[in-house]
Amino acid sequence: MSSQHAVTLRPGDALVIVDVQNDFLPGGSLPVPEGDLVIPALNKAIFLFREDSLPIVASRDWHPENHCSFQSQGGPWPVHCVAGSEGAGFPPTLDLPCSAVIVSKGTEPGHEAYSAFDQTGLAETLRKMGVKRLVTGGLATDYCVLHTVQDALKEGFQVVLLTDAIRAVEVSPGDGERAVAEMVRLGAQTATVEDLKRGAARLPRHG
Ligand code: VGL
Ligand code: ZN
Repeated sequence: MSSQHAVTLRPGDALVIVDVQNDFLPGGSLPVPEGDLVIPALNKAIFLFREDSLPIVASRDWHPENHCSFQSQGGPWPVHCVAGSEGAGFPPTLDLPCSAVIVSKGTEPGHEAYSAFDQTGLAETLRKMGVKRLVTGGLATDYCVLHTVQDALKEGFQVVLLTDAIRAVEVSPGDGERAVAEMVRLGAQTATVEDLKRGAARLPRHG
């Protein structure tokens, strides 16, 4: 939007892409409405972070076949994101670089993990990389994005939520909006991908 919302990328920033996986896209087993629309937005963010040599993290739901969140086990969700399956894969249209740090979560049969910080060591990983601020988007706003942002703020990271790079499941209408309001209440800043500006910190290209 307008330049007063500009977010200038700087050392200490990391892009954290939450659960953009085939099963959460249209045609998948747990499709998030318009989930595919986060991809072009996130690709723009990926481009900017790569230009500034800033780290990119991608979380993925990575469940065993008997995960407790599956309806077959008495959980709320259809089978989704079974580790190693096509549905658990990242869509080929998402421009994830080879250097992206991949974080797998929900890998224990008896433990649900909506947050990318849940039993993954992500907080420690980010601190070791010198990360102070997460710029984040992905799926789904009202589950894994919400829980990941809550934990990020609890862990002392600043958070910029990319509102055009998230979509909600909306089991109940309004869940997405309520989730965004909650993240803002907890201290997250909102911005759009268009608000992201490359910083001056980038090393000049040689030549
Ligand atoms: C998610 C439901 C179940 C998510 C993961 O990534 O938001 N939602 N598992
Ligand atoms: Zn899941």
